Amino acid sequence: MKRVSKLGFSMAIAVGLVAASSLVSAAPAQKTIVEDPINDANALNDQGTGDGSFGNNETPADVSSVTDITALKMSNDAKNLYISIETEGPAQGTQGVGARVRMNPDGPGGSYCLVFEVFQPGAGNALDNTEAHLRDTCTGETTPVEAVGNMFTVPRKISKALGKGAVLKAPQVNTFIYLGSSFPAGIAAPVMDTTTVGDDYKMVDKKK
Ligand SMILES: [Ca+2]
Ligand SMILES: [Ca+2]
Ligand SMILES: [Ca+2]
Repeated sequence: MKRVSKLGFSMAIAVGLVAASSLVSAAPAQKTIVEDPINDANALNDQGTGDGSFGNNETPADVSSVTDITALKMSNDAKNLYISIETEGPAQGTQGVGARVRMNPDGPGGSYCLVFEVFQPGAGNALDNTEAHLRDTCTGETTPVEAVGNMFTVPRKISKALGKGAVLKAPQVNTFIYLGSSFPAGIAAPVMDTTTVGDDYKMVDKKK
């Protein structure tokens, strides 16, 4: 019996890997939206409540790689929006962590309509797998989406804000420690690294 379950487990991993590589290869070449220095994942920031103007604080140097943001990259095709949050180390380390991209500011003090969040399993939380969603704070809807590591594949049909010719305004990235169980029960704090606000991203759509 043990053997069978072991085989089942490794087959699940193999299928997962194939799914991951096909997702990544399906994405069009990505545009760099924000760059961020390394060695500033030290939680010396606005704790995610602001607009990124707190800046990058590289002293004291951090000990984190999985939460140390280096870049935000995006691309899209007719079907999906692809968002990659790149970090110094792989998204899934030993510590339970997460990352979010916020877009379309809706007011002062870090209020954004579109919040893409990904949560990685690890020490301090009870997740079995990577979990991700789009939380639309303006409509109040939260929709699960696929993520492999910190790369989201977001079906554009889930939100009007991702429609044809849409402009995604003022994207900004945070990373955080993620404790507890699945959203919204878990605790996303402290915020380890933040970025400045990036350029607007205009969806690439063919004209009729
Ligand atoms: Ca680092
Ligand atoms: Ca930073
Ligand atoms: Ca960084």
